[in-house]
Amino acid sequence: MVALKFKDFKLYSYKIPLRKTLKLKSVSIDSREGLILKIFDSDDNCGFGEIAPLPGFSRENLEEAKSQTIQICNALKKTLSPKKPEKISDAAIDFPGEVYPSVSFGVASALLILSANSRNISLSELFNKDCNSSLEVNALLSGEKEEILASLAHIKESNYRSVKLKVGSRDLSEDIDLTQKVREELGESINLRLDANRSWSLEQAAAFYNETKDCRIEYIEEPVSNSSELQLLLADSSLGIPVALDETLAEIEISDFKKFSPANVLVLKPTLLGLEKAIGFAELAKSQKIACVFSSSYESVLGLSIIAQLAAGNSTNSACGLDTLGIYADDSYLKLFPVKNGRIEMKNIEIFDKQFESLTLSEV
Ligand code: OSB
Ligand code: MG
Repeated sequence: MVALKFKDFKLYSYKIPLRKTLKLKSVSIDSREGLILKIFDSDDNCGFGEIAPLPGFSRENLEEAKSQTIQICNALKKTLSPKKPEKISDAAIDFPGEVYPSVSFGVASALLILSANSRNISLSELFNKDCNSSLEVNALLSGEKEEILASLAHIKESNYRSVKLKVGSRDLSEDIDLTQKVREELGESINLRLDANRSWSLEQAAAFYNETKDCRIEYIEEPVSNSSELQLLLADSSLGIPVALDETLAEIEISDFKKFSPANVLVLKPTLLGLEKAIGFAELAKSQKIACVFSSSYESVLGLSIIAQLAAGNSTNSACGLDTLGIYADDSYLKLFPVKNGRIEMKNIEIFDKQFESLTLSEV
């Protein structure tokens, strides 16, 4: 294995204003904050990473993630020639104690991108020579009922093939009504998936599914309030609810997955899981023929592009949850991560340098 000459790093912070307040579990945010890591080798190749714990979802906060990132990068510099990562397990970070998921994602992706750049290949190609050249994404429907219904025409015109509807924050009967209306408006050919973010009891989940059986729901992410209720729901085959795991994956070990084995889909968020665990689940899913939905935790355009390349490198064939740049007030980011006909062309987004330059950053 070739040595990686980790020469230096720079860490920057960003704070990007949102178009409107975003509700995340118990908190609301008006801007998204995070860190961008840039690392260099002695041949002037560079690698990028993004460390952006998500309030309401991540256990670590930005301060904690920042000091751990600095500690790990200083340690990597001292090692002088850590092995040059060729695959994900080579980029695993050796650090005393627990590495926060957002830091694992940021530092490991910077190491892998540096390695890819020094070989003149993309991050996706580093994972897999036969990576996807494009990816499907789902349009995201959230907010007030009227707002959602009003946005459907645009989604249809834009030729999205998959749509994700957020449920769980209204009365159950309102959610049932909205789901039926959305299906009706979308027609039969568009794929409809839902996310309840752990809002329902077992009874509510069963009642919801019963009333929306005609809506051809691909799956419901996290219908019930915790992972033990989710196990009960999955164990009851009479319910037949197609379930995707999202929040649960951050709470369990990969080896615990068998307890949730009838689950149909895994939602993989590298910022919330860490890179190793996200890829570990992706490999497990592949071996069990379960679909993976690589998804954003509202990163900047740079972090999104990294996740998209991970998804392409894992040859994912389910629509990704990466159409999230609409949360930002500045719509110029959309040009650096263009979605056309519900798809991303990889060649259009393999532009880390430009995405980096588009961000307003302060060195920390
Ligand atoms: O609930 O799946 C979620 C983003 C950040 C935190 C939680 C979630 C999300 C998304 C990402 O919904 C967008 C998507 O999945 O399409
Ligand atoms: Mg979810």
